[in-house]
Amino acid sequence: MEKVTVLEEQFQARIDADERIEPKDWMPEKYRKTLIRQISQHAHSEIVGMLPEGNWVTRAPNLRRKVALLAKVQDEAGHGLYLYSACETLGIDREELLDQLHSGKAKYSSIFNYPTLSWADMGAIGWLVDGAAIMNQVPLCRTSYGPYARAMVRVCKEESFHQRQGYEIMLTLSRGNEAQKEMAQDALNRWWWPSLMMFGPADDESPNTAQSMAWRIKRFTNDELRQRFVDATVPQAEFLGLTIPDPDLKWNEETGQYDFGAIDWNEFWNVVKGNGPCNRERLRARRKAHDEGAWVRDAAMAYAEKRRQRTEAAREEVA
Ligand code: BYC
Repeated sequence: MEKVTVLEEQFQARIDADERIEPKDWMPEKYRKTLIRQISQHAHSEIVGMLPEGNWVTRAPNLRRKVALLAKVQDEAGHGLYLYSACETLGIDREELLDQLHSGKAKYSSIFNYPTLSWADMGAIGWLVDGAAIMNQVPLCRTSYGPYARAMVRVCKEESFHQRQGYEIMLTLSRGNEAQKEMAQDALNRWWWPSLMMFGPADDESPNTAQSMAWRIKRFTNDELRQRFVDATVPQAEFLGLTIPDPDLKWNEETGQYDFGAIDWNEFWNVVKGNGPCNRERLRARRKAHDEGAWVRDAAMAYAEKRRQRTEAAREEVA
């Protein structure tokens, strides 16, 4: 059995007392690594998540929809930036994190490997994907690592707007003509199960949950959050007059929750391992954007260097 050191004991006591851990505090190496893994996956998900929706910016049905979608996609870029910054406080370089994404070594959310086939998908993503993200991320505002918790506060405020813009698209379509209703139903059919998969493997198949709960990185388990999501979303689907594509979905009087059908975990792991419908396309688009943005990074670095030299020269003059 591994020996628990005094430092580890003191660290766990701070966690148990609900204190926030800050970048310069002592932390177990595994805590640091777990956070780098989770925060960087989260950051990657935000910037890869821009791609399926970016695909519809030029085809939004009117100016108002276009402005809202554009703002949402830009927010996601911002979320990626806060999260990469939070991750860098753990002593890893952004360039290295991006290399891990572009080489296929780092994961990002499975959900963004599905195609966006119709305008209704913008509604379904906002409603379901952002809805799932809120369920997962609101508790992260109280995660034990300070910079991550603080970044999540703003992210969650923006996610709420994203969820509403999606639900409003679904509401408009579901109150529209037959073709529009069908489009909304079809989007729900395609996005429902992948949204449930976003919460990660079932608790008894999740290698990281127990330790992350003990360190209060995660405040709820994958299954707990998935259940909360189902319970919150079913009445919303009913209000839209749409049918959730699960014949086993039913209210359980005893538990006060909805029971739902079995998730296809083969599909989930297949997507996570890189074989989903759009994995290759997403990575290709990301690498291309990174290469084409090289001049912006170079210019920003050159500007920063120039400023540093000027400040140094001014300091020498004063001395
Ligand atoms: N996709 O032991 P587990 C958003 C991996 S929303 C891909 O349960 P953990 C957005 C997991 O990484 C999406 N991989 O892990 C919304 C682990 O692999 P490794 C981003 C997944 O970390 C709208 C393995 O499976 N949100 O941002 O305790 C628009 C075993 O899993 C997935 C976040 O990242 C998945 N769905 O729990 C734009 C939230 N699920 O690394 C953007 C923060 C699991 O051991 N993250 N895996 O090889 C979390 O809360 C947790 O990391 C997870 C997984 C619940 C996702």
